[in-house]
Amino acid sequence: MTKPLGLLVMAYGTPRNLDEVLPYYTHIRRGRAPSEEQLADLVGRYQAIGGVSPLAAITEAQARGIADILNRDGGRPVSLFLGMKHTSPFIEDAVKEMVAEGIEEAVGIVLAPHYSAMSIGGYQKAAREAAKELGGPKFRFVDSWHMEPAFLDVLTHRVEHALAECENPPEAMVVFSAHSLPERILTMNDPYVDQLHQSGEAVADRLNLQHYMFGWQSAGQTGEPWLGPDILDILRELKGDGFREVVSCSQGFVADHLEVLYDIDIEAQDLAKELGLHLVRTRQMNDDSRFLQALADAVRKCESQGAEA
Ligand code: FEC
Repeated sequence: MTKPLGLLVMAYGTPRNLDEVLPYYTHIRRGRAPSEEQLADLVGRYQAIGGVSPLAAITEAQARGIADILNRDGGRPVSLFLGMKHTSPFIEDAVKEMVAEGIEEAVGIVLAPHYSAMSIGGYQKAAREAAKELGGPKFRFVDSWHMEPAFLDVLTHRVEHALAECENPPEAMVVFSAHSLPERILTMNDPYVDQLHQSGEAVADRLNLQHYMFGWQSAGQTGEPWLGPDILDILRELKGDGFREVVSCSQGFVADHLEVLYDIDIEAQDLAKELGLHLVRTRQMNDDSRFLQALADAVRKCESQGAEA
């Protein structure tokens, strides 16, 4: 009987309670503890969205959903492992478990659509290094899945739905955003910026949007320049240009979490209100089965290319 294919679903991870914010933030900062002020600021943002982020539960539901689809589609059965970038179970823990369960071949996929060496590349590196150290499994990775047709279908519906909440949809500006990254990726031949544009353009084409643009959100405070324009600056500019309604599509994120529930729903909404703009956010993908089908499709395509040596 064919052995199951290991399915390593990787995601960002979130603190399970406010006490875990410090180790989490320290891990994100590659071992450098944040200042008291930085920590208080982050704790305050978690408190503002209710104390904890719903991300952990959504990630688990997404991972189970992808595995369920794959185990029903008639293809090779999969065995699911979940690995986080910044909280336990870490990617390394998941790979250890895979080895213990005798998984020989695996596909790794990250719950974020666009590839950057600084984001998806980091997840893959962690899995590759753990597999090398522990003696397997052989991995093949889905690099990006932003152009999966089923994903674009759901994203298109999300934008369409948000536009329907506008008073004058043809005159609303649709802003497609993703997590900002340090501007130095522009010198690294990194596909991140182009991929954000590709998926946004695909949606704009399908809806024949007259007004759409690209922007960035949630930039870090690291002292170096980050990709812009930031969504907050965009709102100010749109006001100046005479726009009255804006649809925010955080297409770089696939779940309700801090960067959406705080950065858009609180911070950007507050500014929009101050400016007198009507801001509507598209619903996140969460565990929508049509979206999970897109990820399952990406896994099967990757599997059919055979395992990496
Ligand atoms: O709901 C939650 O609890 C967690 C939400 C969360 C997601 C997320 C996704 C991405 N990040 C990306 C890049 C960076 C870079 C830095 C950085 C910092 C933070 C901090 C928090 C945080 N991120 Fe995150 N990110 C989430 C949360 N992120 C909290 C620390 C405080 C702050 O800056 O707000 C800067 C690191 C440094 O200081 O050196 C870079 C990227 C994504 C989207 C792809 C992915 O999901 O992996 C890229 C969700």
